[in-house]
Amino acid sequence: MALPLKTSLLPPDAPEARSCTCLRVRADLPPAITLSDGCLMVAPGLESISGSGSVEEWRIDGSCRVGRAGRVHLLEHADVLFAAWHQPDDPLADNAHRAYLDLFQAIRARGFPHPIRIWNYFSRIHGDECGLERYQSFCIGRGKALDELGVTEESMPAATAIGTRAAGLFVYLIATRNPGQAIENPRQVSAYRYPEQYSPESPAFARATRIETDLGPQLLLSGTASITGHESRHIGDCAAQTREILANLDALHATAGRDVPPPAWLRVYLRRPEDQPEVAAILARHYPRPPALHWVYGDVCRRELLVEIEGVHARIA
Ligand code: 3EB
Repeated sequence: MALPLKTSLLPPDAPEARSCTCLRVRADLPPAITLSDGCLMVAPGLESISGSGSVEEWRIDGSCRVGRAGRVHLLEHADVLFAAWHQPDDPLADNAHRAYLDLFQAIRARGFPHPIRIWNYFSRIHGDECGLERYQSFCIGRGKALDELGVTEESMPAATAIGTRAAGLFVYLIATRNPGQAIENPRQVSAYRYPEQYSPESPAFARATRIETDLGPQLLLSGTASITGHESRHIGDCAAQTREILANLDALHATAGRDVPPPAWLRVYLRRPEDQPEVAAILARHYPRPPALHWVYGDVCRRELLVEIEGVHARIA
């Protein structure tokens, strides 16, 4: 069944849509989750670069039910469930474990057991927790929860995991009644098969999720970095990393099917904001129809990676 789901990247001052259900992700606001009038608003501590602020919107016509299940905020539509979780992020392994247990229990209880897209944000991603880097602690907590829930790594959807400067762990997702199609990248080892050197517990996510919507197929792109095989490429060279990412994104598009439209919008995470002009020039040359762009600060999970790109291929709504 085609999902009635649309997505776009709107200017920060865009008025709230009426008589519909939506998930809005906002940058440049104090970290918070709020639920109101058919809208779940998540401000996960993202900081826009040089006034490029944008609002990410996921929209469905029709009404919804607002709900709470313990720490989980929920917005339930007939076909789609949005769920969001926010708590302190210290200790990260325990909180990631709690977040995934809470979220999966909540979406299963409502009949939407299949996440199609998940985002994870937390602070001090390279900081130490019990002798491990905090990204690894996050992977351990997530992996333990999925294990207890009986969710296989291979059945996970597209995801993002990025370090911000805001305190707290944010995990939010879009869930559906039927699964989307997980897409892997032929240029990369699946994240759940990475060798142990990156994390004692593998990252659990797909490189992309393909879904069928009223407007045709959509491809939800995970945060994508300059990795081929399992190795980081072009250490210290942001331009070359960007070109490698574009090759990865093109490979995902080819794998998902040529009936998938080009990207409608992309979010670019930069470790060093001064790299923006160079990255922008490479993106402008690459896409004949330029996608909408949101530029934000972000620490990619490996120290040597300077840039990561996520986004959505969709017909422009
Ligand atoms: C990578 O390809 C880059 O742990 O959920 C990207 C997207 C990355 C999601 C996650 C990690 C995650 O390994 C890092």
